[in-house]
Amino acid sequence: MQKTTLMMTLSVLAMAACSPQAPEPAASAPVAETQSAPAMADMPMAAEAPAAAGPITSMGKIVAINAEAGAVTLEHQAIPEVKWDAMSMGFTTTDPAMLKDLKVGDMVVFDLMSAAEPTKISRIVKQ
Ligand SMILES: [Cu+2]
Repeated sequence: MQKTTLMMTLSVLAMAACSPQAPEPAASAPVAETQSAPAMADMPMAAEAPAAAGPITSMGKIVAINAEAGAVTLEHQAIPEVKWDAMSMGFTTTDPAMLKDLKVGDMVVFDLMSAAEPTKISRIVKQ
């Protein structure tokens, strides 16, 4: 009886020992990724540069506007590129003329100059 139990135990162990072999090809995949890591490390930096260079496009609603001064207050949606939640805040435009046909309440699409100059709007158009 004990021998039979031992045999069964061993065969279960043998089967269990077989299954770890199955994931082996998958386990070698991370090794391949590690080998290509130097190339991948360059990619985030390359991707970040254009984002910081802008423009960063977003959308919002005009809550206040001073076309003469080229200033506009927008209730803008979240802008992940500059880690902003949705909020109401003031912006200046690179050219006050772009505000002449806009009014409070207008829904607009706008471009922020860059992540370095996020409160400057280089383009704003009615949606
Ligand atoms: Cu904001």
